[in-house]
Amino acid sequence: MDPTKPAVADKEDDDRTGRIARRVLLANVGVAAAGSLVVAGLALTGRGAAAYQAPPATPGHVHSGASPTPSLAPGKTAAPAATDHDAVHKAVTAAFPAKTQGQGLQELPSRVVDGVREFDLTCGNVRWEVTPGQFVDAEAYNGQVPGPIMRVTEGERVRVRVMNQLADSTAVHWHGQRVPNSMDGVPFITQPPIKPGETFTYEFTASPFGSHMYHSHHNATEQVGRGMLGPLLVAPRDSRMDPKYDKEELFIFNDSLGGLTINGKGFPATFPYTAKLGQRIRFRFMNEGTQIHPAHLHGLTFEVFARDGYPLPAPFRCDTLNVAPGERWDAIVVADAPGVWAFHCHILSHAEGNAGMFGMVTALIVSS
Ligand SMILES: [Cu+2]
Repeated sequence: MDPTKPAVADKEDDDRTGRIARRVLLANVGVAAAGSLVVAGLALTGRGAAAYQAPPATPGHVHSGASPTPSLAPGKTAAPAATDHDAVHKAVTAAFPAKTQGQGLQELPSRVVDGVREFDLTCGNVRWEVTPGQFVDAEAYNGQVPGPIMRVTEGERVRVRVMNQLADSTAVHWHGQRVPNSMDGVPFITQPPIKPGETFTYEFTASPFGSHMYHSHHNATEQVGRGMLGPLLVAPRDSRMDPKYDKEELFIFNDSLGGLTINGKGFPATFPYTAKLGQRIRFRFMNEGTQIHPAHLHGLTFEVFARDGYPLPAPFRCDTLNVAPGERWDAIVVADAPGVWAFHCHILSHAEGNAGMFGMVTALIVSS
């Protein structure tokens, strides 16, 4: 594989195995560990490179650690100075995408038994590496943060066996699905808690279609905050209900006990998204955290077409999309400009500080 060309799986691949795109991305990240995918991406285009060069210092722009330059004549600007502040920012950005142990959002295998699609979820403790060397005590489905991707089709009968290997009770809520009340997963309202060592089997008919989620609804601040969440993707029975796209990506915010994360990782360990020039990418935004996170993509445009799985009366365009806790938004991005485009939460304290970028920051790398 040419490490300077982020490989992209097409939609057919995604539909067939889903894992291909992730594997390709992982391969790139592996390559990046030796060099840097960003550097490789930057080499693709001068425009991208410009986006990541430190801006020249301007009057009134104070760098902490920079020595004052009182001799400057009015109207003149200082030459870029290699201050400690710049060096720290540069180092953390150069480390992107940093390699960490563990990857969430792997495709969850299923089997069809007598017309019912069956899945197994195991709730357990795991040490999760959020950024290089920073481990948290996570609670996770199948050892992944976020949990594995469950794919079903609208109208399909679904059965999920949930085994609890945590030290605490739990329950699973199917967020966005019109399930029978007894399957809604809220302890003491619709079911007893699933105690440590117990197994509970959920069964429902998948509906409505769209981008949905599953998560703990027991001690949820703690359990979801520590990682007990995942995507439940319900394909429409009639594929014409979805817009056309070449590839799909998940973008899941979480913000408490596991840190400020996108898909379970904090910058510089977040995964970059990749696309070839002209491709249409479907992003599924989800917020499993406790605060609103405005997703902001540089240089390109969101065409937002669904909220909480429901198609909008008409798509709207924006570049900053508020995603509130519990919400899902679906948007198409047409990758019509090459470069490494920053892609981050625009609550700045979730994205960049004195030590450079951190937390909810990634990039969309468009190769020509
Ligand atoms: Cu945020």
